[in-house]
Amino acid sequence: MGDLHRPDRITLTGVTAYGHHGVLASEKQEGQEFSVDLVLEVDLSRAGASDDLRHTVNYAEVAADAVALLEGPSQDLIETVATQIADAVLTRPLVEAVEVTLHKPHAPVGVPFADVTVALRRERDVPVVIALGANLGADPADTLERAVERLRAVPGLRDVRVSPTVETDPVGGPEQPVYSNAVALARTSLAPWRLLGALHGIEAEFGRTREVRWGARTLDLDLIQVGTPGDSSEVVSDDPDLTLPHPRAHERGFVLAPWHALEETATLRVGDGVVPVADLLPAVSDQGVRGRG
Ligand code: PH2
Ligand code: MG
Ligand code: MG
Repeated sequence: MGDLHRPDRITLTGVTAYGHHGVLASEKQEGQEFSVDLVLEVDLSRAGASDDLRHTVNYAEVAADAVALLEGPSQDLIETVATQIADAVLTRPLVEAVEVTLHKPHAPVGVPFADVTVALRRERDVPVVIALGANLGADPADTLERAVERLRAVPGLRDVRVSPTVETDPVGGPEQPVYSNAVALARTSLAPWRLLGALHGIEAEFGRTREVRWGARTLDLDLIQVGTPGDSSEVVSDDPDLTLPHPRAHERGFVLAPWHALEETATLRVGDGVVPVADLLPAVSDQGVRGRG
């Protein structure tokens, strides 16, 4: 996001609605005016170049989310409402962090006052699944280990855990050497396409050039899944540059087997359903996935 200290932002101020939040019974009954200011941290470079609304966050939709919560079920505390607004805004995958300032200018304070606010900042925090593959170079398994070290150094990616490395027969493409494959799990604040950019950067560091589809490669890093399938953190995307979940992961033993070895309870969206990875394994058991002896 350009300068580390000044991320791109979308700012929306003074979104106002009539609500019924407060500790006093009279506040719950009569209601009063609330307003909210929002600062969304969103990388604007892609939209700035494409002029495409799908590449940014529609501030009108964000404003509508905030109004729905201001007008919504009565809460005792404006802290609660501010947190609900932050959580709602963060379900938008391009929002990496949000600052919410909630104003209650007519609060029953008992003395003359101008305004009272609560302000909080929350970061996106979602699980991600990354598949690693390599079948060129002196030692593909060592390439995967070094790639995992690079993943651990990506700002905004944390708690990186990695499966055992497996050796697998090539699936598709021309005749090519055996692959080393592994799966990494992590948590991230990054928007999916920014994480993809970081993965491409690591591939390039390892000398990857993008040539033959499904051909041999020094390092392949694929984004398999972002968020938890079936809940509000899940990202489903048909963006041709980034399809989520990965459209072929459910039929690839070299992804499913190491993933399951690392996370027995893993689930993956397949079409309209959410399926345990364990249930997908029998169908790929003939694909030649071997532990390294
Ligand atoms: N990657 C491919 C195509 N085929 N086969 C195996 N066994 N492992 C891979 O990582 C792999 C593949 C395209 O990325
Ligand atoms: Mg791949
Ligand atoms: Mg790839």
